[in-house]
Parts: sequence; structure tokens; C-alpha cells
Amino acid sequence: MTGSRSRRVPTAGHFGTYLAETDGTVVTALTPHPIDDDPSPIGTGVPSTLHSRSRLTSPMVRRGYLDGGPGTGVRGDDTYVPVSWDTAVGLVADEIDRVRGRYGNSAIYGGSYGWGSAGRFHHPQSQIHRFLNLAGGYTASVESYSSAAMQVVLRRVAGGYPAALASNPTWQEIAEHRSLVLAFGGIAARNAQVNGGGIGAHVNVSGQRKAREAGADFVVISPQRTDSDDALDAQWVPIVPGTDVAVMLGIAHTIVTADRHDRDFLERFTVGWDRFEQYLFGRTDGIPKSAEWASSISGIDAATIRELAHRTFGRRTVFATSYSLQRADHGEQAPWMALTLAAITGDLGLPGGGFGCALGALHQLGIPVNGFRPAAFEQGVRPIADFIPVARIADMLSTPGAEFDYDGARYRYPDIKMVYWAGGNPFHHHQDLNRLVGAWQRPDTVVVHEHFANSLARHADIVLPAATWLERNDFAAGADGYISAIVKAAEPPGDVKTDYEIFSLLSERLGFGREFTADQTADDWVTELYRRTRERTPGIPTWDELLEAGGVVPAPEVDPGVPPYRALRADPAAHPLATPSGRFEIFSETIAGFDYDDCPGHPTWLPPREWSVAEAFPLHLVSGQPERRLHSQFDNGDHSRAGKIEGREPILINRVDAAARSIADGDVVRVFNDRGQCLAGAVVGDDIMSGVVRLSTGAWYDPVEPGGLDAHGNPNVLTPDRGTSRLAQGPSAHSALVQVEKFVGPVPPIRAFEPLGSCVENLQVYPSVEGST
Ligand SMILES: Nc1nc2c(c(=O)[nH]1)N[C@H]1C(S)=C(S)[C@@H](COP(=O)(O)OP(=O)(O)OC[C@H]3O[C@@H](n4cnc5c(=O)[nH]c(N)nc54)[C@H](O)[C@@H]3O)O[C@H]1N2
Ligand SMILES: Nc1nc2c(c(=O)[nH]1)N[C@H]1C(S)=C(S)[C@@H](COP(=O)(O)OP(=O)(O)OC[C@H]3O[C@@H](n4cnc5c(=O)[nH]c(N)nc54)[C@H](O)[C@@H]3O)O[C@H]1N2
Ligand SMILES: [Mo]
Repeated sequence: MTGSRSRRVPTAGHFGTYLAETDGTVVTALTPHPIDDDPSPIGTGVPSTLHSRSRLTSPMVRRGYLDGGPGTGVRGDDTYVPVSWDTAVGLVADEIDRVRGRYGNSAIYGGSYGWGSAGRFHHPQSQIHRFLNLAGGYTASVESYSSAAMQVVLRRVAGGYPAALASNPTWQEIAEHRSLVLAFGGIAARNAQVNGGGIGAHVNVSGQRKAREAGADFVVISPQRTDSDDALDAQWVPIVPGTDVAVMLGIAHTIVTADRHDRDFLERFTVGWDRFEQYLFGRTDGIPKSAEWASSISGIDAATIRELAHRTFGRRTVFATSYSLQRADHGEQAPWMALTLAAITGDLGLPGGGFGCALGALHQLGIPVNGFRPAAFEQGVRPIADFIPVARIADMLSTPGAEFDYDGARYRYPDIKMVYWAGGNPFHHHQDLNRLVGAWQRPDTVVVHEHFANSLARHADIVLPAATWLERNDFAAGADGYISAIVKAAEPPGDVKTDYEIFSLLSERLGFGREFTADQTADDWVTELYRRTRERTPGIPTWDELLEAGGVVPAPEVDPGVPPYRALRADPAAHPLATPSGRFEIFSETIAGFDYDDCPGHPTWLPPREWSVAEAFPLHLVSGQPERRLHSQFDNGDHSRAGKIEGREPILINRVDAAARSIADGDVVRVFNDRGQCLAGAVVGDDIMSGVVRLSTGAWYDPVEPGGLDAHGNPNVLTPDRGTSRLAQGPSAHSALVQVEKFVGPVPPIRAFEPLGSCVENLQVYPSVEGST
């Protein structure tokens, strides 16, 4: 790497735009792009990973699979053998052919959920789905780990999730109306660092600060003090996790008792108020949902709950719910109830007020919506209909043919013989990983494309090494309204190929090469998608002009249309919501008609099922998003690793709970329940309320033996794998109870960042590992 040859090229990830310092082959640093005044440091850790020990540099096949063929050996407990691309491609193509011929295409699970990386063309989900569609189709997944419960319930009662997002109040409106923001689950500034598809420049948190300066007031109702930016000067109201619906009911009860509800709004724009009011006042179950009642459940005193209600009187109010509230047992209820509160106060659809759908939880939420839509790599048509709700993967794999309920209908799980993943990691995102490891043994074959020897690669049969976004040309253009060039900054090491090259080889082998590639190289496709984007939206610079401008430009403003909630308010007859009544459904005849005991016809307080084990496991575990990473991505990089304690993921624990367990700041602790156990590094303090611990997601799963203690601190060995309800079947990660104790004895090393081939040999002896303590 000589200084003279070194240059800087623009690049973009889900966490922002950067300049990559490169000699043309190797990237030495990512520095924030000058266009970004509030950049995320997450990207700075990426270069340290590209040539690290955990980088995959050639196709690998699990030893047992190579010897015994499909369906043999144990995933997660085997060594790996490097093979040529020719061998690897042959194995995968033959297996696709065998499985689809013998069992049909529904036996291939290609949901491949996950964030992958930014880039309109190389977007791994588009790549894999286009490929599998041409191969005859695959069993897909619906909804997301982020928002499944919200997506399904809002579709039933409020015209859909996109309508809620399009109707979100912006920080600017909140500033103009000096609104009161009641943020259930907070507005963690660390979460606005990222956005799917990229971020030109970070403006979300500065928007929040401007709203505060203009006179908006923020209340953060959350177990963690640091769930909002300090500059917001928010009132912190600690709450027992999983009890938000009770508190919202207590607020509603107080408002209606004071006769301050907006009867006119309820009458004109909602249905079912009468039914809900019966419940609110306990006429159906004998329990008035008073502030006192809510207090006994949530740990917030009744006076505070009443005060929150009183503060909404005569004040434009936002009832915001983070995504975390609905990634929990009965997760459908919190967003539905927040919407109901916003209907009670009549704020729904008013600028700067109403329902705040996950405000600030992603960079795009809270900033103005731009109707600009870039072109995408077409996935084609999926020729078969089989699907699962995304978080039901372990159920599907372990009980083929079993019936499941989802959104009013009953379906059967297909019998999966082959799993194919590119651009996501179920051993990061799924709950109850020990259960997943068991279910994961059932299919005959697991194929993955990965950058690194991470937990997914370690549980695969055929591992194909994929290029990172720094090793490809592309462009990013996301919901934040910027267009960013991604200029190839490094050569992929070793035998690494892009996802596109891999799928092109496979397509050729399977006889549909030309259909997949359309005879275009990757660079041809990038040029073509950029051309289509420009064709759709006048005012976008040419590629050369984009580069001359530094590689990042704002996209032209495209009118997104009137937000649906506002349009409804203006003229309900002309702009009904997409619900059976055309209005907000506080009581949904449709949902009531499904007769689900875990999701009744109106927002309802339902205690989390997890609470049945509270005696043995007294601490609530919240496993939110990591400050130093995007999920599990680049956990092997220096930025993420600088945040570890003794190499373990930090766990926040309250002073009182720590003292009761003789745990000191910096201790290695064992976190456990009936589902699993992991180590973590204690951070003792007052930022988390007593009775709750916080362990972020994303430490690479690192069991000392299959199913054993996770040495590194992945919370998903502890979280329950339960659908939110039969309505949405979403993930319920945030409803987990655990116990914590000081760890005694020799601390096992971190092996998560070791090369793939060595993963089993190292098991016995805990050798000293480079970079771990
Ligand atoms: N306990 C708990 N669990 C959770 C959550 C929680 O709050 N608590 N949150 C959930 C949520 S909201 C989400 S969105 C999920 C996120 O879950 P995922 O999206 O699955 O997590 P990532 O770590 O982003 O996984 C992306 C993977 O794709 C790989 N990758 C990146 N780019 C490319 C590429 O171009 N090609 C290929 N082939 N691979 C690539 C990365 O190396 C990485 O392994 O996690 C969920 N899991
Ligand atoms: N830095 C960074 N930012 C990210 C991501 C990332 O990986 N890294 N991932 C992005 C993605 S994919 C998504 S979907 C969003 C997720 O956005 P969210 O789901 O909103 O984020 P979380 O961090 O899971 O949770 C936010 C806070 O909710 C609180 N909380 C948990 N359970 C409860 C509860 O029952 N009641 C109340 N009142 N509070 C509770 C926790 O204290 C937690 O800090 O974040 C995005 N932002
Ligand atoms: Mo997410």
C-alpha cells in the first residue's frame, strides 16, 4: 500500500456514506463523507474485517456432507473442506435439481430474510429471489422481524403499515406545533444511525433536537434511560417491559373520565368506540382500566399516569411506539392501542400529532417522506404460493405438515429439504437459537453465501464466499431521499465472487443463464438501473456528474401525495382507509371473527406468556439494537469489538440488582434461563431500571459446544420462539425473563472470529485466540 497510489472513492452502506481510502486493491479506512454532519462511526470498523481471519476466501463444504451427501452429519459440529468453484456450483445445482424434481419447489426455503447490504443491484434478496424464481420457485417468508405484528394488525385496522408510515408526524411538524411526544419504547438516537438501503446524510437526530429547541416536550416511557438523545431533555418514566398497553389504557381511562375525549373524531373517523369503552370501564370484565390498575401492572405510579393524560389536554400530542413494543408477546396490541389513544385525543391525521409509528427507530422515520423511487433489479414472478410468517422458521423446519394460523386463515408448513440463504443470518435474528439449531438439522441441504465464517456459515453444508459492498460497483438510493455512488474500492480476496457471479454460474449450470443475466455484466446492470432511475425521475445527474459532485446528491423531491390519515380527515367519503369500514377500527369485526384468544377484537391488555416463569427468572431481558453495529454485521471489526468487555457483549444491569448478586462493573456474568445461557460483560449503573437487564443483539453466536454456553453474549440463546399471536405470528424477542450471576471459573475464549475450517478442532482445548482476551 503506497501512499502515492492511494485514493478516496465514495461508498455507501445502510449506516451512511463514506469515502474509502484505497490503493485499488485494499481499503485501509472509511471516513465519513463530508456531506454528512452527523455521521455514524459504524462504517469505520468495516475495513478491519475484509482481510481478517474470519473472512471466507474459498467455497467450503462441510466434511460430513462432502463425504455422506445430503442429509448426513451434524450442522454446527463439523469441520469444513475448501473446494473449487466448479465443485461447489455442481453440488448446489445438482441438489436444487434433485430437490425440486423429487419434492417440488416448495421444498426449497428461500425466504432468506435479512438486511444484506445497500446497493440497488447487488441487493442480495433481489438476487436470490430472481434466481430461485427462475429455478421454479421457493417457499417464501412474509413480513419482517422488525415489524410483523404491526404490519398485520395495521393492515386490518388502519389501512396498512405503509399508510401509517406515510402519515407519520415529522420532527419539523412537531417543532411547528410544539407537540408533546409520549414515546413508548423511547426514541433511541443510536437506532437512527441506520436505514435500509442507505442514508446520504444523517438528519434525524438533529430534527429531534430542533423540535425540542422549538418547544416540543418529550417523555420517554421505557426501561432504559438512554433511549433518547440527551439534548431532548426528556422526562424518563421507567416501565416494566411488556406493560405499555396497560399504561396506555390507564391514560385513556383518565382522559375519558375527564370527558376530554374527542367524541366528534371518534364518531366520524372510527368504528367500535362503544365496544372499546365498555372494556375500558370494566363493564365487560369487571376491571376498570384506571390509572391505579395500570400502576399495579407497570410499576409507574398512578399520579404519573394521570399526569401524562392531563398533559395531553389542549396540546397536540404524538403517541409514539417503538418497534420493540410489538416484537413481544401480543405485540399487535401496543400499536393498535397507541392508534386508539391518538383517536381518543383526536390527534390522528393532524400535522405534528397522532400515531408515531416507530419514530426515530430508523433514520427515515420522522423526516419528510420523499416520493422518489429508484429502480430495482427485478425478482420476477414466484411460480408457487407457499409461505410462512417469517419468524415461524423453526416451527416449519421441525414440524413439516403441521397446521398454523395466520391472519384469519389456516395453512400447513411445507416439508423443507433445502435451505438457501444470502444476505441475512437466522443465527443472528431468530429467537431461541438452541431450538433453531435442532430444527436446522432436519433439511437435507443448507447453502449460504456469506462474507465471514459467522454462525450461519458454521451451520451450513455449502458455504459460498461472497464479496462485500466495498468490492462491487453499485449505487444506493433509499427512503431518505439521497442517491449515493458505491464505487468498487477493493478487490475481493482469494476466490471470492459476488452474489451475482455465483447465481450467474448456477443459472448457467441449471440451463437458465441468459434469463438470469439477460447477457449483462454486473456493471452493465448497474448502469441500466441507474439509467432507469434517471428516466423515472427528471433532475438526477448522470453517473459522471454524480461522481464529480462527490458521489452523493439529494434526490429530486417527488410529491408523495397526501398522507392517508390526513386525506381521510379532509374527506372521509372520498378517501376512506383501506379497512372494511373505511375508518380506523378500534373494534375490528374481522379480527373478532377470527376468534383468537390471543388477539381479541379491540386493543386489550394481555399479560405476556413469558411471565409464567417469573419466579425462577426474575429479570426482564431487553435485547435491543446494538449501538456499534448493524445487527450482527461486522461484529468482527474493530469498532464493534472496542465496545466489548473481556471480549464479551456488554450487559446493562441496575446497581441494586448487581449488588444483590455481588456483581461488579466489568465482571463477566452468566445470563441464563430454561432455554439457554450466555456470558456477557457487566455494565453496572442506573441507566437501566431495577428488574431489567439489557443485552444488545448481534454478538456472533459462539457456543462452547453444540447447544452449550454461548461464550460471547448473543441474547437469542435466551429469547422465546413464540408467535406474537395467531394473528401476525411475529417474533417476540423482547418478552424474555432471565437470571444473572457472576461467572466463576476459567472464562472460555471467543472463537466466533476464527476461520471456518478450524471451528471444531478448537473445541477441545481453548487455545489462545488472536484479538480476544
Ligand atoms: N433478540 C432479538 N433478536 C432480534 C431483534 C431484537 O430486537 N432482539 N431484532 C430483529 C430485527 S428488527 C431484525 S431486522 C433482524 C436482523 O437480522 P438480519 O438482517 O439477518 O441481521 P444481519 O446481521 O444484518 O444479517 C445480514 C447478514 O448478511 C450478510 N451480508 C451482508 N451483505 C451481504 C451481501 O451483499 N451478500 C451476502 N451474501 N451476504 C451479505 C452479513 O454478513 C450478515 O451475516 O434481527 C432480529 N432479531
Ligand atoms: N445502531 C443500530 N440501529 C438500528 C439497528 C441496528 O442494528 N443498529 N437496527 C434497525 C432495525 S432493523 C430496526 S427494526 C430498528 C428497531 O427499533 P426498535 O425496535 O425500536 O429498537 P430496540 O433497540 O429493539 O428497542 C428500543 C428500546 O425499546 C425498549 N424496550 C424494550 N422492550 C420494551 C417494552 O416492553 N416497553 C417499553 N416501553 N420499552 C421497551 C428498550 O429499552 C430498547 O432500548 O432499529 C434500527 N436501528
Ligand atoms: Mo429490523
